[in-house]
Amino acid sequence: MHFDVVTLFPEMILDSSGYGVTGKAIENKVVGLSVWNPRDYTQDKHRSVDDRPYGGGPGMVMKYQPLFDAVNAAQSNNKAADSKVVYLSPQGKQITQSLLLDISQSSQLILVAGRYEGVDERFIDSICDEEWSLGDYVISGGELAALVVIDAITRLIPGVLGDDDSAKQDSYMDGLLDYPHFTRPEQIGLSSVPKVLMNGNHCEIKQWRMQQALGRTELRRPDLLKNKELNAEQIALLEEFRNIN
Ligand code: 9D3
Repeated sequence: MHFDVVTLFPEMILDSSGYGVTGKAIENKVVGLSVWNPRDYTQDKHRSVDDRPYGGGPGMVMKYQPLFDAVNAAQSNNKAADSKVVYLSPQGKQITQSLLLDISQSSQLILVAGRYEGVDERFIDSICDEEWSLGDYVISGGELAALVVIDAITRLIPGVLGDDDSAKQDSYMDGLLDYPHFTRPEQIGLSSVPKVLMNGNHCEIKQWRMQQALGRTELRRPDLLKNKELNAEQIALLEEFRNIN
């Protein structure tokens, strides 16, 4: 996967992507990352990337031409067969794990980070394939969203996470919240580690963790359970959780 980020703040992307899983993946050349600054594609002497909105109102709008030429440069640089252009904005479709898993099969993802009030609508119409949002809250620009997308997709690329990585859990946990975790010391004030985790019975531990995952998902995110098919054992574990708690 090659990521291209079109942004007025390229350092924000480059400075943040060097850490952890994404940093390692870039180092190992499992993913590529390039940044493209619309300001470098301006043609006027003031290098203007924004202008006042037609119709009036507050704020500024990013101009069509510098954005379009920056995306074109990213496309020409790569010539990948399956390349997608995604504009990150509050008007977009909310990002989900399955959306990201889908797009992680592509060979090039061009992420456009907006600033100010957003971009000229004709830029979206002419060259963007999709419009994505992080969710229903306001942030100041698309760069943090681009970093979220890069991180989440990089983790999905085969070979990026080690086999023993905690993020690579059994698929039967998919779509559920995580079970609670404990490490030393065994006692903190009046609070002890659940006895079942101390007895070395791995079958019992596995069952308890599944039960906790199911119960917590029902309590905190019942919407997630509605889209999940539970097997007979899971239904029994959840029923027992309801009775205990
Ligand atoms: C306060 C300004 N808003 C007036 C209704 C519009 C607005 C414009 C630009 C709100 C946010 C932004 C900048 N946001 C993003 O670029 C963005 C974003 C977000 O704000 N929330 C969730 N996902 C995303 S992805 C990109």
